[in-house]
Amino acid sequence: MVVLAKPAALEQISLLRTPEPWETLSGVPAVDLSGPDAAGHVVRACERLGFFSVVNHGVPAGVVDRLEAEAVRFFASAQADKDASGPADPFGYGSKRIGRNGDMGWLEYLLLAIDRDALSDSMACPAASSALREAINEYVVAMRWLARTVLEMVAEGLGVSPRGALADMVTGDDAASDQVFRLNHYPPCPLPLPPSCSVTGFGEHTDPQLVSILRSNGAAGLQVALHDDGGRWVSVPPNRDAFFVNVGDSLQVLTNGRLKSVRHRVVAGSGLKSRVSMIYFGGPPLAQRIAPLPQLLQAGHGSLPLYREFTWGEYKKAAYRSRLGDNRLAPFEEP
Ligand code: GA4
Repeated sequence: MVVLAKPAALEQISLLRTPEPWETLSGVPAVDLSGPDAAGHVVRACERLGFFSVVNHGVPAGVVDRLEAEAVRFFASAQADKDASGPADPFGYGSKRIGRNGDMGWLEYLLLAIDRDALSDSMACPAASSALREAINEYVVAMRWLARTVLEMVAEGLGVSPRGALADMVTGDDAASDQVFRLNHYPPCPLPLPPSCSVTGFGEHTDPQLVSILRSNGAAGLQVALHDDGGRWVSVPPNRDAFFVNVGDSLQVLTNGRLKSVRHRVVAGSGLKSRVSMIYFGGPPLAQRIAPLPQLLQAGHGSLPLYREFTWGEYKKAAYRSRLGDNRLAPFEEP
């Protein structure tokens, strides 16, 4: 973080020193879902980075394009209309404020609860047109399927049985899973920034859930921290055709730390094009117990559990009391 005088609208948003240009992550692991040994590739990417892209995913381009167009339309609507669906607590329309504990970013967003395979009825959201709601519902069905496929591959690649052991926590038939959907809009920062500085769009954090699936309009800004290189930040080259998958904290715990949740953030700059992203967060039911899977402890991936058991509800509650950048797993680590 840089301590320099900032224009008033940026006052509470941290600035990042920009090593020009940000180093780009060469070789984001790209998993071809229809290719041989996809499960092995998924597991290796989750172990190394906690992050990978998915190609040949079979999600129709129209489903993504429709949602992107509706999201752009929503964010372009009058501020007073958007504000009528806010402030986000945690759901609804939010601008600059993230969570409840003072985190700020240069973005606006819509955060929504998903019931099974559609927007929750509890999401009043007057500013969301019926076209936007329909586009979200159609998109979420595709994301549930993709999350299921990825989690089945994780189980297969790790030798966990049944194959649906992890997937059922998020997409099982009876599971009242805790799915969240987020549309983010990062406008270019129009204010003068100090030299070599970018503004924080969404501050660094890990996602608390099992998996998150991210898609963007192809604008730059996403960065990930490399586990195997002291947490060095690298930019992720945008790819309009791929989905990006993040390992979340809960999957790290279930796999006893073998798969790593990835720290990531979004930076915004004055020159960057406006970024729109759509993110599906796959969480389990609130009562779901999260603890290292016995099968993995027995399989010699470290015989001692690194984390104590908690329920997703407990973890979520703790997450909402934390700051974005906190290490939320630390209090659950076994001594
Ligand atoms: C990070 C992942 C998801 O975007 C999110 C975020 C949530 C929010 O924006 O309300 C949190 C953040 C996220 C983790 C810590 C708490 C809660 C903001 C925040 C400071 C929707 C989620 O589930 O956790």
